Amino acid sequence: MGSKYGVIVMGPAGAGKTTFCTALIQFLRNNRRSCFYINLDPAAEDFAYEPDVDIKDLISLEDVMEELHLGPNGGLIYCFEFLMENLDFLTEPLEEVGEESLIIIDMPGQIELYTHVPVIPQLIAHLTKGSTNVSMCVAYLLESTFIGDRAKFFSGTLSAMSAMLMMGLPHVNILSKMDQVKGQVARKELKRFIDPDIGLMQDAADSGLVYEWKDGVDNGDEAAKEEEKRDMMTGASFTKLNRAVAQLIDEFSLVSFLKLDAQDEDSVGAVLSYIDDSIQFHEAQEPREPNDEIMDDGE
Ligand SMILES: Nc1nc2c(ncn2[C@@H]2O[C@H](COP(=O)(O)OP(=O)(O)OP(=O)(O)O)[C@@H](O)[C@H]2O)c(=O)[nH]1
Ligand SMILES: [Mg+2]
Repeated sequence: MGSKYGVIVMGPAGAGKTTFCTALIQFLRNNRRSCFYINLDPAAEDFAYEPDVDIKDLISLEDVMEELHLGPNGGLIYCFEFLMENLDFLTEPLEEVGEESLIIIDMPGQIELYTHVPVIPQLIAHLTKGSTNVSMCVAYLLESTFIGDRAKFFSGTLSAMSAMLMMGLPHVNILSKMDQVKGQVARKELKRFIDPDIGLMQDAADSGLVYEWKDGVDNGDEAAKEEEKRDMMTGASFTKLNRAVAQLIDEFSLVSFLKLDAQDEDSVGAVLSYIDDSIQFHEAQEPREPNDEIMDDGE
């Protein structure tokens, strides 16, 4: 058990990570809890709350790309490798953070960082051990608008699962931007995405996950048809593969989601309570009067 507590916010580009960090900070402030905000996105510009530690003070993606002639993805990986060589930049200020503060780490949106390269797991290994010793969980955000496209949703779910396996930390999956799907998806239907089940695949004829050959419509010219039939991404094999993946997610209950509307304080509070539980934040705090607790929860 660490003596510091934190959450590292991950997810694809534009999933709402920075907005969620801002909403969390706002919520914590409203509830008289302190936090320590770390930006690890070397390309991030605008912040509603100034980060306590900003990777851009160590290295900026723009400079790396210009000076080393790297593209944005290679540049980003370079930035993290540079951070790993200069870890004092992060660990020194963290040593001063008390156990009553929630450390919030805002990450970039390139999912390769979470699924393909070992640099983030290495960083996490450092932060969760040694002098910093942070009890940490991952908050992995996926946009709720993805539920309109099941292929996208399953691919997002797989990226969440991949991050979960790579990081080896308690993992909280979050469907962000719920306000954008409000009123568009029936509650019962939404439930099936919150806790994905294999049925989502079986009745997904127009989802892009089940390939369907349609008679009597223009399916392209004959040669293309033949080629397409041979293609392993079509027909029964494609469907079978997708179904097997969905079954894996379903049977092992590997992924389920919390709903988040960053503009709604209750929604942010509910997600925060899962984060607190997963890092056992409250167990380590000074005992308080029960009434204080209720007031602090904003009730
Ligand atoms: N409607 C709605 N829009 C949101 C919500 N959260 C974020 N957004 C919008 O989504 C866009 C991306 O949000 P960010 O918070 O910058 O997303 P990010 O994951 O930090 O993006 P990157 O750091 O670029 O990967 C912005 O235009 C936000 O205003 C939300 O809960 N509801
Ligand atoms: Mg961001």
